Amino acid sequence: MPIPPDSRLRLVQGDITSRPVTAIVNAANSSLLGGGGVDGAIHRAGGPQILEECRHLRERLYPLGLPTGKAVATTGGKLPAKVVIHTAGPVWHGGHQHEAEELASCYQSCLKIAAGRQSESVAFPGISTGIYGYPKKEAAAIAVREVRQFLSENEFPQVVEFVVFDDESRRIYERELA
Ligand code: AR6
Repeated sequence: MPIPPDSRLRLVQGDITSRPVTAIVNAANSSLLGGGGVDGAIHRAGGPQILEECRHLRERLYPLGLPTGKAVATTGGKLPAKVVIHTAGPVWHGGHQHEAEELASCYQSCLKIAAGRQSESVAFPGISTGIYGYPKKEAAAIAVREVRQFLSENEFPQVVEFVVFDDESRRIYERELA
């Protein structure tokens, strides 16, 4: 009997860079060259090897930048996670510029990469919910919906963690997962 997908979901409060999972997701940007927020934290903690691989991927595959909603994987460098999956989330413009579809696409792209590598566990931050201004409740609903859907159809990743930084985000995810 397949394991029900929600037994494969975890909610964790804290810093995603310290998660002992197979892969962590980076809320990056199209340049793939780093930034603030969780992106800055991942590059600081993981060291220069991550940026080096990002530069190569950008030159080889995305000279015009990683399209919004797509994802690419690099080493985890010095992180506990072996892999970082970088995705470019949508900037919130009020909700009528395909933000919801693009955010859903971020989750799908990351999960496909993780499944393709038979990754045991993946940790997601709240993509787009910081500097990019996506409303946290709407973003969490999309995150949970997309992950549940994917897990119901795929064996890998076996476990998905939602990693939240602040109490408000934790409460929002608790309600979504209830
Ligand atoms: N661990 C877990 N969650 C975190 C951490 C952390 N260490 N740091 C922040 N968050 P953001 P975005 C949460 O702004 O909105 C960058 O400059 C944070 O509370 O990192 O997708 C990129 O280069 C929020 O809920 O990403 C892009 O240019 C969530 O992570 C741009 O920001 C995402 O916040 C992307 O903006």
